[in-house]
Amino acid sequence: MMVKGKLLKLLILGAPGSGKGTISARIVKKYNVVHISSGDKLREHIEKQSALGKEVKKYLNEGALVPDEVMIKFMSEELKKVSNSTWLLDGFPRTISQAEALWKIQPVDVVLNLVVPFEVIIDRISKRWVHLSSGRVYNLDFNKPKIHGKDDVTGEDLVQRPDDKPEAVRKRLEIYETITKPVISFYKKKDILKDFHGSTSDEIWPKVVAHLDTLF
Ligand code: G5P
Ligand code: MG
Repeated sequence: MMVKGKLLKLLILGAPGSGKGTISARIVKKYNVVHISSGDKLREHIEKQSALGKEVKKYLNEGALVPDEVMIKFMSEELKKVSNSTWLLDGFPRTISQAEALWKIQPVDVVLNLVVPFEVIIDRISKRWVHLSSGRVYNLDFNKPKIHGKDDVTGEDLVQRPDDKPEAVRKRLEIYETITKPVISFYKKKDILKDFHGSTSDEIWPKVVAHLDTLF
């Protein structure tokens, strides 16, 4: 989609489990943009046991960050493939070096920052189930699969992410606080970031729509 003769580049930020995947799926449906989730892409590589998949598996399982040089190289290649689309990036950048590298490759126009209390996050992550090959996410309270343990579209098995175990979740939230939060300030200084507060994705969604409707 072109806006004022330009392809918009969007970015969604938020703690692990804040609902980036959930809100992104709604944005894709409503505004027809391309969703690029770094975590989904890495999990696909792990699933197909590619060289990259083997290299990054231990980081994901432990809830640690994949090293910047690996991530920047990988995501630069992925972004080249979609340079002619309006995209929504999710999960990258997660460090200041990644944010600086992305700004050189492709400056983003709009940053959506989801702000959800940590207690809410810990509870919902423990109930998350995912369909690995599509990245579709479910939650046993919030959006249950139609058939228990099966993906709504393909009927294939759903799995729990290894990094959704309590120790890994704690580590991911700690990393978010110390390493990823400065990325918010990076975009605030550029005056392109907007915060969206809420305890549920249904509370956050109309605010995101109100903001995006002014752009699309
Ligand atoms: P990911 O894959 O980027 P995270 O940790 O940033 O992972 P995550 O866990 O995917 O983020 P999310 O996308 O923000 O969370 O949230 P979600 O999946 O939509 O929602 C979480 C759960 O809550 C789901 O079950 C959903 O159904 C439910 N839910 C949503 N809204 C509601 C609600 O209103 N109510 C209720 N009850 N439930 C709700 O990264 C994974 C790993 O990849 C590596 C790292 O190892 C990372 O840990 N990685 C990188 N490493 C370095 N640099 C990078 N740039 C990297 N990118 C990925
Ligand atoms: Mg996600």
